[in-house]
Amino acid sequence: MRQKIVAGNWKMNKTLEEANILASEVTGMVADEVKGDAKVIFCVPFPYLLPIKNQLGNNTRIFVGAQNCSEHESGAYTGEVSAPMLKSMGIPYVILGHSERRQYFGEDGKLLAKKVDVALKHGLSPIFCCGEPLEVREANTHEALVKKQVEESLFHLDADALKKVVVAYEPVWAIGTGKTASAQQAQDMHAVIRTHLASKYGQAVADTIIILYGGSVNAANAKELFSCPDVDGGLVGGASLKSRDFTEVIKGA
Ligand code: G2H
Repeated sequence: MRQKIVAGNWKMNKTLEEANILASEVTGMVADEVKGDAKVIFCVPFPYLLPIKNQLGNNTRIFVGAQNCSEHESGAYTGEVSAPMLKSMGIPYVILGHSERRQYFGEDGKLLAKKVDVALKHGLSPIFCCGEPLEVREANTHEALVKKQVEESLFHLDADALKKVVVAYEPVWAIGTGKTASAQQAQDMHAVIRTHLASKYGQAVADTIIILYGGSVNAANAKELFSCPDVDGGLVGGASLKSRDFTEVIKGA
């Protein structure tokens, strides 16, 4: 059985005060209402990592994650944040290759392979995002593109390193659009990703890899999506910004 994970991607939202309130409300609701053993991750803006981590204290089911890190370990890279910095703050997860980073910051598969390496080198678990834009889905080449994204950034890893990676499939046409992939579409692509991982690493390794679905996950659709055999939870944007909504999503896992 793979661990279920529900990660909230707060993106560039919330003041510090609002962030503290959101984290504290979700923490309370999870403790009071959530029965399952899904792991929860708050992927927060860099400046909030430590305050939220400190607020969580030794909570055993809720963790913090960053939304990006540099491919460099240190040096003259103004404005960047490195994997060793995240490690030094005790941050266990980092999202890498979110489609917004690919689209607005020109991140490609080769660069992401370097980021994956530096994150793993410093003991962080990457939440590696992949997913196709609308025109690729419409051209029916989405499976080939997602397989290529996975190959470019992960296939150089050995099996032990790969096992530390969480994969997140996020079809770009479903991100922040309110348009969710159907449970069947999500399951189909997750199975394609797992089969592709199995072709390189063997089925036993592929079966251990956690694959999250992202793209307009909300309280109404989470349960159906997370019930698919190859969907191990979600990477949640908009619905992670409201404590009640996010708690309901977590309950779906
Ligand atoms: C996809 C997702 C979170 P949303 O980007 O990574 O955002 O749930 O708002 O579509």
